[in-house]
Amino acid sequence: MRVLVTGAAGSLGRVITVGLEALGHDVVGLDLVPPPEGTTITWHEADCADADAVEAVFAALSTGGRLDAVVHLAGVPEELSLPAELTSHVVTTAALLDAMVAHDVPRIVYASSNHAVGRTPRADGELTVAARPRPDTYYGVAKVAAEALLQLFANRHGLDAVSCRIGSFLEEPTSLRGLSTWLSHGDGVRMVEAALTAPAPGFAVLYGISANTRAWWDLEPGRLLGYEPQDDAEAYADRIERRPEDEAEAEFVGGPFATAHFHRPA
Ligand code: 15L
Repeated sequence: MRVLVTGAAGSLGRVITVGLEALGHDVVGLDLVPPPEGTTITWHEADCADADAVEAVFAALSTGGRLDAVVHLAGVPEELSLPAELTSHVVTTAALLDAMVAHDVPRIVYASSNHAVGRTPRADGELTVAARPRPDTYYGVAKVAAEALLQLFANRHGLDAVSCRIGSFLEEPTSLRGLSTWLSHGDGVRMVEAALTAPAPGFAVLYGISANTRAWWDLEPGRLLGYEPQDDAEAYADRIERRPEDEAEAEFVGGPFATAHFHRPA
């Protein structure tokens, strides 16, 4: 497949672009910044929040053949003001979706987040994709709104849109919470590959975590799309040091984002 990956220079993007290339995809990178050293894929520098700039990238790409999908990983991965969050996650998604419709690109895989439902109490038990939106931050609010946009475009234009509510994408888990929320690099690639290739998913949501023994989130929706995680954070359990904040982080699925430390004016 020919795939445009946004946020290609970011922590997710660096891993996913290399992984998709290794699986034989023709990967094009898009980011605000130049490619990391050693990058060999085609690269475009543009701000995904700038609809004209996004359209120009799609127009340039259309001369090189059909684009099969967008993997939208761009976005600030932390809590900012509400307007900044909406720009980073919602405005960018809208610009990409408009360009996809204009250029007949049929599928988007979106890096959503567990923080879209992060204010759900852990005591509620395993979280399914039927859980109602319950953001823990403005970051989470923006992820919920971006998911709503995907749903709208799937319904209105028949796009396939897979929203991956990612847990903690790290080389290895670093906290007690991470033993539940970890998404390994290898499983991250497997997740995106499944979301890219699942036959006719329409609008779908999955939880992006590894096959963690202590998982709080339902892996079944991902499995239905062909995502079979191979790693388990439990292998690192002995190395995780207990911290005083573990208790507060265990109250809601969003962990630290759901604590008062993240409260700020919109
Ligand atoms: C996310 O969505 C954030 O981008 C990342 O910074 C972490 O907070 C991660 O979730 C997590 O919940 O561990």
